[in-house]
Order: sequence, then C-alpha cells, then structure tokens
Amino acid sequence: MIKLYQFAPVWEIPNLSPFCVKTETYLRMANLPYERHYALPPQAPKGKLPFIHDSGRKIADSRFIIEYLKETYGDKLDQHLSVSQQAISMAMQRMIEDDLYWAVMYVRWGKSDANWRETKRAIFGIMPAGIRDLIAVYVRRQMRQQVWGQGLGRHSEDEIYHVGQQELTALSDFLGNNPHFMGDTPTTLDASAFGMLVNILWCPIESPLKEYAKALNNLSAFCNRVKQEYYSEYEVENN
Ligand SMILES: N[C@@H](CCC(=O)N[C@@H](CS)C(=O)NCC(=O)O)C(=O)O
Repeated sequence: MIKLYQFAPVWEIPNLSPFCVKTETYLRMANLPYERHYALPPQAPKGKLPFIHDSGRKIADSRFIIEYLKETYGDKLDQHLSVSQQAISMAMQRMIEDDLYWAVMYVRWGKSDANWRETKRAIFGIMPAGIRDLIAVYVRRQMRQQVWGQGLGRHSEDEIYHVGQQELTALSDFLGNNPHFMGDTPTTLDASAFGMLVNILWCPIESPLKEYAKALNNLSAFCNRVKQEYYSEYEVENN
C-alpha cells in the first residue's frame, strides 16, 4: 500500500501544504489506494513534504511522486492529453507551484500579525509551550528568507498581490465554464490547482489575494466540485 506522508491536517482543508493536497488529490482522482501518515519536513528525504513510501522506496516532491505513480500504476489522468495540452498543463502547474505559491507563503508568514497568529496556532499549536515560540520564530525567519530568496519578497506588498492576482485571473480565465481545467475529466492540473486554491480560499488567513480569489466565482465552484467528488468526509459547503 502506498504511504503518503504529509502535515497533520488543520483548518477545514485536506492539508495546509498545497503540495500535500495536490498529491492526495491525485491519488484519489487516479483511484489509487493509500494510507495517510503525518510527518514533519525534517523527516522527509529532501526536507520538504510530501513524500511517499512505496515498495521499499521513498519518493519526495509531488512532481516526482506523480511521475513515479504514472510509471508504476499507469497514467490514469493525463494520457488522453495531446502533446500541446500536456505542455500547457505543465506550464500552468509551474505557475501555480513555483510562483503563486510564493505569494501564498508571503501572506501566511509575512507582515500581518493576525495571519501570523493564526499560522502559528495552526502549525505550532501542538508543540510544548516552552519550545513553541522559539521554533515558530526560527521557521518564520526561514520562510521569509525563502520568499526573499525566490525574489517575490523583494517587491512591495501591492506588487506581490498584483502578481498573485494576475495568476488567479489566468487560472479563472483558463478554467472558464469547464468542469475541469483541461476539459471534461480530471487531470493532474486539477489536483495542483485544487491544492493551491483551497489554501487561498478556505483558510482563515485573510488577504487581498483571498478576497480577489473569492470574487472569481468559477474557482470556488471548481473547488467545491472537487471536494464533493473526492473529499466527501468534509461535509461543510465552503464559500
Ligand atoms: N516542489 C515540492 C515543494 C514541497 C514544499 O515546498 N513543501 C513545503 C510545504 S508547502 C515544505 O515542506 N516546506 C518545509 C520547509 O521549507 O522547511 C513539491 O512539489 O512537493
């Protein structure tokens, strides 16, 4: 049985990591049985979650995990896509995961005291009080350095939201009235988009990015469709 290692769930979403949600959603969409296990980044082969353990192998990074799953269990979601559709799907995933992600990290770990309080409670709340604050401050500093190192953190706050909002517009425009991003059936791009969008729309982390995403109605409708079909254990309707 495939073992999926990810953060313990918080908030009313499958995971606070867009990449963990993406991987779990892929497994569900591809109908591959798996077990959920909870872990922290230092336990992961590359120091980041998610990773999987299957047939004696550990595979880290959602991209390599999905490549492995396709090679091992068959490409159940994307094989019908043409070469140019596959190229578009990959480019959209990279936009979501390598750019929009950093705006989400800025919102979560950045300036807002209220957002930081909520992030801290959600991620470090279960730690013993004595070490909680020290670790939280250390990880926050590291995350802010990552946002700076990636480059997005060097922009003004307005510019960061502007860039993120442009990407949300691109996602909304590309989805249009389709049930899924690549048409009628779910593909890996849907898993990637769902992972990021629920981490913007359905977390108690407030920002102009979230407000903007909420106003793009087809994105919320898409997330609710995926949730209804693949996460029936989450009963509450999200708005
Ligand atoms: N490219 C990786 C990204 C994974 C990633 O960035 N995971 C974050 C959580 S969203 C993490 O574990 N961060 C821990 C750290 O940076 O220390 C993937 O697709 O899995």
